[in-house]
Amino acid sequence: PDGTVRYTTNTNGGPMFVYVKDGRIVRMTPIVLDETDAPSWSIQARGKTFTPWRKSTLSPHASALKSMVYSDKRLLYPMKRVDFDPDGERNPQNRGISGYERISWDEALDTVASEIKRMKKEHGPGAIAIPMPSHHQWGNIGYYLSALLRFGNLIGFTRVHPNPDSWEGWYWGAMHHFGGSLRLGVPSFYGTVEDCLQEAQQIVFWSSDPESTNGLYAGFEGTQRRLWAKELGIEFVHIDPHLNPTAQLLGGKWISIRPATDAALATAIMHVWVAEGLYDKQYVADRSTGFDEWRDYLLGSTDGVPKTPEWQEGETGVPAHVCRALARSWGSKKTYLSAGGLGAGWGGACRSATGSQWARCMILMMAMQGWGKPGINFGNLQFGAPLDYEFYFPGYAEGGISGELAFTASGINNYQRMPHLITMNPVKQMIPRQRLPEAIVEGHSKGFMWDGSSMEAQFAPFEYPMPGYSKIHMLYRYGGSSFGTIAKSTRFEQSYRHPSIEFVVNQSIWFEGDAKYADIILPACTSFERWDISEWANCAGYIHHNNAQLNHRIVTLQHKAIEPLGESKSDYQIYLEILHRLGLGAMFSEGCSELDWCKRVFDSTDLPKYIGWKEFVKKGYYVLPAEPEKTRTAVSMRWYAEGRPKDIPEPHPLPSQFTEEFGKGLETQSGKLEFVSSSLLRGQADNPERPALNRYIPAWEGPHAKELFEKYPLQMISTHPRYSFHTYGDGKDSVLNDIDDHRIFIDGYYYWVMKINPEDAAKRGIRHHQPIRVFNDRGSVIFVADVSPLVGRGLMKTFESNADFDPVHTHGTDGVSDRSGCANVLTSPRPQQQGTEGMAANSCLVEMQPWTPPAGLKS
Ligand code: MGD
Ligand code: MGD
Ligand code: 4MO
Repeated sequence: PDGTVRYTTNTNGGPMFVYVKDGRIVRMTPIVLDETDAPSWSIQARGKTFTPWRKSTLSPHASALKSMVYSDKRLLYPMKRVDFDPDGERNPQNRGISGYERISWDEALDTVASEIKRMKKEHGPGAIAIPMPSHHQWGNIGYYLSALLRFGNLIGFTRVHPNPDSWEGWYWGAMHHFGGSLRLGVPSFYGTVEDCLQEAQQIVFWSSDPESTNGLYAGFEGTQRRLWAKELGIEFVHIDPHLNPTAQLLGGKWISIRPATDAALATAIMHVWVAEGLYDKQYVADRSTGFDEWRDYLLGSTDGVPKTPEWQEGETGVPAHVCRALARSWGSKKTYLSAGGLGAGWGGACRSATGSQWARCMILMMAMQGWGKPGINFGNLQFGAPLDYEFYFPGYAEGGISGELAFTASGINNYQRMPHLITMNPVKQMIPRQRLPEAIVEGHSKGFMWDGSSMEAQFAPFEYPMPGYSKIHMLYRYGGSSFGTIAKSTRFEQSYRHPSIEFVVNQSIWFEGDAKYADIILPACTSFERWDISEWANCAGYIHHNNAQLNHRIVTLQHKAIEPLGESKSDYQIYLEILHRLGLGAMFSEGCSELDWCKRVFDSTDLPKYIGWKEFVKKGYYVLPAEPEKTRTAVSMRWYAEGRPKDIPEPHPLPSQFTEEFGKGLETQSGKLEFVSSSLLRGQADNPERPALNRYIPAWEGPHAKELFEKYPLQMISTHPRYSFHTYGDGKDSVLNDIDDHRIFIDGYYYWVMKINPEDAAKRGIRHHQPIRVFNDRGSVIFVADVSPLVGRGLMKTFESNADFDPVHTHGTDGVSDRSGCANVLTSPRPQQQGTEGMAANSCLVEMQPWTPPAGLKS
């Protein structure tokens, strides 16, 4: 009645209602389901019936979106660096230093279009690189794997190839013991909510904090189910250097461990299992290969070192009796292993110097305990709810409107259900994302593939430059997150200023991070200011059935709730206007507006069987009915444990990857769980950092790096930010800044938080909530100290992924630090194992001291 209109949207942290009055967003709330929406499922376990909340749940970063839309860091007009003249002096050395002036859209777009043409004419194919981030605002049309790839393919670009940042140790390590390449080496999860609640006696959380990371994109959907487990008396163990929020909420036993030493603890647990006969001998005999060699390693028959609980104590800091007690409890109870926040994969431990060793151990442990038998599986109730998995709606990595068949999963369903113009990038040259600065500054770089279609693609290196192509001379940077999210990120300053880079354009929503290093800035709008369509948490193509984390599958039309602020435009519109200048506009749009594309996507899905377009547009969302109780999806790996053909709804291994008969056995060469990996033997048998038989090799950056450890005796871990979604949600005047666990406001500046142990603080005269300078040979960063017993002695914990980069003079005559809290200034860009592109930025060595802002430092 007061003129407020309710719209719907979808975000990285859940779907929402958006209330708009007089053209302004006034409120956002979770979607509360009503009687017109499909009924929810229920699960019977141990005499109780559990049914989920009838609403969507929201992550903190989703709740902060209104403040981000109206942030005063929004880029509202096209801008040009004041000392950049495309026809004269370009002054690349001043990128990040000189200021900006407002220009018209015509001037901005004409400059970008003419630079694209000039690159092709003067340098040839390959001269333009498009560095993209790993995430985006939600929505299948606007997603970077959709509109941006379509644009990129139409201009031709050198791909900055991502490393599997979320998966690392699983992709480069775990996969080689069981296959699962299309999940990049993480286990699958079907049916595990019901199985865990009905059968499991214990859950071991290992590098796993789902209450902070919400699995991925899933709001607080898993929280309620974990509370059911508590209600049922299922026991919990948490192995983490940090007494993390999941451990705080659920309780149980916290085992504090030194970062990047987990493989030693895991190995010693397996030693106890062998020594005391606490493993599933029949399963090992029937379902695995190579166990004798593994047993000999555990017992020390091959190297003279029995891997006992006493042996691991010096490495991990976990007392031998605690290790032994855990081994006995695990070996005698039906245990779910929650490895990483997904439960079935990830975890900061997989992004450390020993990440592969740890993830490999996780698979070997489950192989010894009878993986797939009732109550024995991967999971933490985050994944595997009884939903309808037959209904088709595309996930964002199915490529949306890209027409790109090689680097998205478009070819599987999307392209055939929604025929659209195919696009192809004729530039085959690629640069590994972690090595972009070296490619620019040193002129060459080498990396290894991330390609989930096989276990073998990762062994062959690729190099930049590629014969025949131009080196890169123009960066079309999308977003601004490199400083916060890529190891040793000060490398980017140098590369942005390199004279070989003649032109940098940045297309961003906010003035932060990389955006400050551009020559021309194109202001994009938020997803509230344009149309899109999507399903909650569906990133199929990356993670098949990622929506299995939800209590209800919900598809939304993302209404254009407000007009774009200032002169900002949707990314789609920006590409269209550039491509018009190259004669490619119609080829890009196929004559469609963004809303037209939403309709095309709608028509390509199973939605029209249930709801008409007009009704969907009006209502804004549709809830899918759950799976009927009688025909629920089978439990992952149950088929394998019982020696039956595979019976879960994931389309892999690929038909050719079964070694015996379609549907039988695993993707490994033997078709079984392999204690000695045959793919590693074939792929890199001579690589000392990747032995086919897993073994504990101490971290190259840790207590074993003697000289470094004397100089920098503190181990810092950088976990995923609980409140923001990487850089998305941090800085930019977001309300998250006002959460003391995220940033702390002191004398006009919002400092990033570092958790430190009380003894370490006292030794250095550091007080609670005092600014500190944390440093090593790579750089120096200002944080504020959170003095807390939640981290052990010698350990420090911060979040990775702050949004900004703010280098200022902080100490001595020319000491510079990043004042905004980029933990990644301090982390190592070395691959976790030679011969891989796995990043190891999760832990590094540092020292710290109290810090007082020098007089005259502006806030
Ligand atoms: P994001 O913040 O997701 O981080 O690293 P990134 O992918 O680099 O970056 C998204 C960027 O895209 C932001 O700049 C955002 O503003 C921009 N953007 C989003 N939507 C839009 C849009 O609609 N239009 C435009 N124009 N721009 C948009 C994530 C990466 O970080 C990941 S996934 C992992 S797993 C790693 N984790 C990790 C760690 O554990 N420790 C350490 N030390 N480092 C890590 N880095 C990695
Ligand atoms: P992390 O925070 O890196 O998250 O999900 P995860 O990889 O599971 O690690 C989880 C836990 O591992 C932390 O509690 C940390 O203390 C612990 N840990 C760190 N190092 C070690 C170690 O050496 N040993 C042991 N035992 N534990 C260790 C990441 C996932 O989260 C990803 S990949 C993305 S892209 C999303 N990012 C994200 C976000 O940025 N913000 C929010 N709010 N949610 C997110 N969800 C997703
Ligand atoms: Mo990730």
